[in-house]
Amino acid sequence: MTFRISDDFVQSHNQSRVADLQSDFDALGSKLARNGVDIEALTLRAQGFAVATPSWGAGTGGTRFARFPGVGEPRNVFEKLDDCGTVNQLSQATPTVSLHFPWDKVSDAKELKQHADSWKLGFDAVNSNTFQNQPNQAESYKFGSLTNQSAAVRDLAVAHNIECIELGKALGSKALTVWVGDGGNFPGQLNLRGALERYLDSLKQIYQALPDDWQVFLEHKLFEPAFYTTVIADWGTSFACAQQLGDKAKCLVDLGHHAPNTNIEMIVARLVQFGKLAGFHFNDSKYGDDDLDSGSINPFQLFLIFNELVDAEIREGSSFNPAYMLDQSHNVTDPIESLMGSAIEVQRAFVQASLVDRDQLAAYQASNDVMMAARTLRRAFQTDVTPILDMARFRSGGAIDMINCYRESGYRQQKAEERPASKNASGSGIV
Ligand code: PSV
Ligand code: MN
Ligand code: MN
Repeated sequence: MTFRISDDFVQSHNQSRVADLQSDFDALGSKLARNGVDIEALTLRAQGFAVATPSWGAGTGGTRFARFPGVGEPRNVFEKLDDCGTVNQLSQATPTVSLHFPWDKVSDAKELKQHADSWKLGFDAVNSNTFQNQPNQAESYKFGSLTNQSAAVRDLAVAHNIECIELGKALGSKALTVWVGDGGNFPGQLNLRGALERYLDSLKQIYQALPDDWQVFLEHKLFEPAFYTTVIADWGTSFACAQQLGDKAKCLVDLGHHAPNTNIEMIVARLVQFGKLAGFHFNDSKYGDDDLDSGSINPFQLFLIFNELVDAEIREGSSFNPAYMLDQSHNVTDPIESLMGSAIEVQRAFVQASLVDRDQLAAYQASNDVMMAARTLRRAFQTDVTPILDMARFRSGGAIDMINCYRESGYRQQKAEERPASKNASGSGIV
């Protein structure tokens, strides 16, 4: 049996913090009550919030220049689940894991599922990978995968996606996320329309293989690795393809996959309006697909996105259930700390957006009172909801002070001993 942080340790760590938390919680509770907000209801809502962790996020990431592995990195999918399980144990906000094939080598799905069960973890969407060749692969993805000029390459990429669905079925996943790096580096390299026609042709075959209760998430990205034109570069292309494919196809929004200054919350509103929002890959960025920790650069944008999501929840009711996942690359931090912290920042945006006084906002909008409408949003954003997040975690059995609890548990040092460094550590090296 490998080392796990005991629940007793977490609770004893909480003991010295609970009195302070209770008084901060009470103070915030009275403040919110003056505006007719019930802190208990909000705390319950926070407890119900969940965002999936990416298996690849458990290893140290890297850039095209270098990767600086940390100690005790997970060496296989079982160890990645251990780390994701620890993130959920302390944060109580990440009950599912998203796998990426074939980075995650699964030879026995039943055994892996049992391991996940031992952590009370489920599986979120599975991700396919046709953006790099695998050892001994018969055909090359150098000039694209699902859109390649060669039918043999396209067939290989389609077959891989169908294998991902099969594996996901065995694990209890309900969606396949498809991101392809296909595109061109030079004008003239590709017939722009032809490439998209081939994409749709390939995707139709994958769509056919989806079980009735599955969905396929189309993930767009502006550029990289293709630097002149990318086949699925934007939400418009993604939306058109999802429309062509059918009800089970939806558009996935990775926050880092847009041009700087793009109004992502508006994209979210559009996709919701037309029933095509699949969900998110949360991360933050300054320049491109930086894959930095969620909420670390632009928390207001994250809040505004959740403002649209809460509005959607009210309009659409319980059928509105987008998939939330972190997709980050941790190059200079301990991945477990980054994943825990990011999950809570996404949860923070969710709770802050839940605080918006929607009747008041609608009234200010109707009377064109721009100043007061903007202030209504800002008031919610500027409310420090930390006591609600901490209390939600505490009541669910997590750690009030996650990062210090994790550090004091000695988890990473234990893993350094259990998992001696191997040349082939689990970080994808992909950014
Ligand atoms: C591509 O940049 C991406 O966001 C896709 O989701 C990939 O599957 C993932 O990153 C891999 O790190
Ligand atoms: Mn992504
Ligand atoms: Mn990305």
